[in-house]
Amino acid sequence: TAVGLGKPHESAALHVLGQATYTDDIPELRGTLHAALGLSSKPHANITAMDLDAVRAAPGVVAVYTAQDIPGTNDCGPIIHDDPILSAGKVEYVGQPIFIVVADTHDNARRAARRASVTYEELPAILTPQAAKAAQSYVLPPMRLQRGDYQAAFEQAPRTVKGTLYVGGQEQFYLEGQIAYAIPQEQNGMQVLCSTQHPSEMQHVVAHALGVHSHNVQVECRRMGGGFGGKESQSALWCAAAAIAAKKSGRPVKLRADRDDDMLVTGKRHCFYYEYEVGYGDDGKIIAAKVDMVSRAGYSADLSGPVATRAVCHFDNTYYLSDVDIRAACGKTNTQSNTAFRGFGGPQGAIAIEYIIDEIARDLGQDAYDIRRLNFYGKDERNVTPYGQVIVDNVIAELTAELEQSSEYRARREAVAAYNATSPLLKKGLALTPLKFGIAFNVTHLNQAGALVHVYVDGSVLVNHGGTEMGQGINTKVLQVVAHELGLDMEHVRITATDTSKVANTSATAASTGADLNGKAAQDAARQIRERLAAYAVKLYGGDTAEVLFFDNKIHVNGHTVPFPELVQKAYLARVQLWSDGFYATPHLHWDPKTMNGHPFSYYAYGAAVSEVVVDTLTGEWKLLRADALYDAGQSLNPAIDIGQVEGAFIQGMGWLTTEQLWWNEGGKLMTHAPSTYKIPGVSDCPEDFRVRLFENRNVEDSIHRSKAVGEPPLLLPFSVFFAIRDAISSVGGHKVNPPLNAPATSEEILKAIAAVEAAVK
Ligand code: MTE
Ligand code: LUZ
Ligand code: MOS
Repeated sequence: TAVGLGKPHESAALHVLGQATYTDDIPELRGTLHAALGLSSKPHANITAMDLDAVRAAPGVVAVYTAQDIPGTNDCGPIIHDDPILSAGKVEYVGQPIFIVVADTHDNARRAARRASVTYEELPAILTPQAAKAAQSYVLPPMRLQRGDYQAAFEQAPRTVKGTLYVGGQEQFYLEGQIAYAIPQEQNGMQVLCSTQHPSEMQHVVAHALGVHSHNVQVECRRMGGGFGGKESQSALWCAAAAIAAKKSGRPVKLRADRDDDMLVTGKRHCFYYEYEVGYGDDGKIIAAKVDMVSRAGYSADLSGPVATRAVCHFDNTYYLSDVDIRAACGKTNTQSNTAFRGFGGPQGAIAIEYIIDEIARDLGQDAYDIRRLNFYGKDERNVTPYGQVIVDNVIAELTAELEQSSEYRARREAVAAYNATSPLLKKGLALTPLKFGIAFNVTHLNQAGALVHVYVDGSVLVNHGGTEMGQGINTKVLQVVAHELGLDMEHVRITATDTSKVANTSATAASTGADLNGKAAQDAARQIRERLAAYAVKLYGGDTAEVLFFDNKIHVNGHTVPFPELVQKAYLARVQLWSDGFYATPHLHWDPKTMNGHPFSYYAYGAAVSEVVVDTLTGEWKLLRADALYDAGQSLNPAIDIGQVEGAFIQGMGWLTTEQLWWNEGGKLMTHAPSTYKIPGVSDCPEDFRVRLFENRNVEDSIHRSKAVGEPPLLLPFSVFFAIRDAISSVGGHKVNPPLNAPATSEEILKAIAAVEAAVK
């Protein structure tokens, strides 16, 4: 069986040899032009005049296109159509595209784009979510989820905690930047080769922008050099701009963003500002919880609505909250339009309750892990989420208990205290944090997928499905599923580029559902072929179709063993259909956006991590000494890939909460738009002692081979790093006061928190 084995990524050898083909590696056609975008330099303004003569006169320039040149609709936004491709006279953030210039080379296009002379009439700009909230400036109506009677419960609570928290955003920092290569075809056709998590959405956006039908547009993506949510909706601008230029010029056009432009133009993870108020018992049990969150949506809606919904539905994390009042608003700011990023609001929702529990524990002088356990969801009671979904697969108590043991949490807690007692400047900190993550798109209709499986006459198999490969290993997993279904070794199965002309109307590869959905769809296709082959084999050799077995590259039927290619050959001559489509729609899902109630998730994935850090209290520098993570991937389809996903998500989430700081100047310009100023974790930031394991489990839902999704949930594991840092800071004041600590916990933020603790205990 190919399923459940720790097989290497299907393209691993190509990746390390530098032979994997990304969009920019595809050989360019004769006559290809290169595009660049001219960008706004004001955060909010009307354009009163625009002189592009110098751009047109620049060396190598072939043409310049503005909003007036767009043949169809000037929009590239998902869901709510409020994202112009090119500004039509108003700009709403620094970096907003105003025009497209095409030239003979990439460099000439980029140089020419800077020569524009634009006159602006400036308008007042809103630059922070707090300012957006104060001005009630939102991209969508605010949302609210209530259960029980928060106010009554709060008033009865013996103890309360109240405060604010700010958690910064995050740049996706995919290694391969945004890119699209548009090639005009006959009969109004347009082929777009691009780096995208969502080929079908790119097809729709390009069709609308060109004023043609979807069947005129073909979008293809073999693989991405990372997406992380940044190419779910925001690959659209690049596809649309390249296609418009290709249509207008009649020539192939490539648009490749350089890193600074990519960071200036595209949206990121939403930063969140929270105001919270919680009532709890003397034992630390939460009685009433209220949170009011506002995100930095940026200038348009993009995916901010579903992101906020997921934040609301993850505020509970692993805790039963009886009486709650959860509010979320999407602040309209004059900055990049923020978008999907691994976790999709889930991490932002859950970190608030973790921060609150950390506060409660310190107020009570208890270990935060014990307060966490006390508030966990129960098995048969205290098992209904604030949004009404009953949790039937809860393993958080067992999982954390196992991690507590394997990480020697209690002994290390004592060792850390002993170390701190004798170390005046270097302080250690330790934290164990849990996670629960709902799996499914929280927009119900998106939970569907399709696949095509071809068995050729020689017995080789070709698979195509609607998911996209971004390094996460979806193709490897789908390949394993198909190989397993047909009883073949993996080398007999090949997967080709994702292509809108093969599987139609696909959803984004997102919400961690890629392998769940496309694995099921491909299994459905392969099963149909297997059933036809089994029926045919019975015709030839007798026996019962239900007893025909497929394994070892052979078909076993009524005492006969026939090599797969031999049976396939015979079946072809007998005119048996050897290819099939497959489809899957996740069952049991429903959601009422008005009441924010329903059953939005198919199941939950769980996990926990323990992190130990040492902080230099003079410099604010710190190091992660050891991290232990335990993740519930159900019956893993591929443990090697899943462990890689957990490790990657851990380090990426650690960057979000510690070193990655987005900073806009007073003029609304993002100043951290390159790796020189925006610091993602490097290899030396990974803990030397990093123990990642998968929890023994099996999905109670009938998911693909009872596995669970892995893409996003482990991004919550490094909460343990953030709270370990907070623990170390807290030791400076003998754990008597709660250090105010916003994220990212940069060295500067850590020093500020230490100063606040010292001032408070003085
Ligand atoms: N892993 C790699 N290597 N590169 C990526 O871009 N994206 C993440 C996660 N893991 C990503 C990744 C995100 S945001 C999601 S939603 C899932 O992969 C999507 O893939 P899946 O649903 O097939 O797990
Ligand atoms: N919901 C969700 C979504 O939970 N995850 C996603 O990535 C997403 N994308 C678009 C719309 N809803
Ligand atoms: Mo992932 S943020 O759902 O692309």
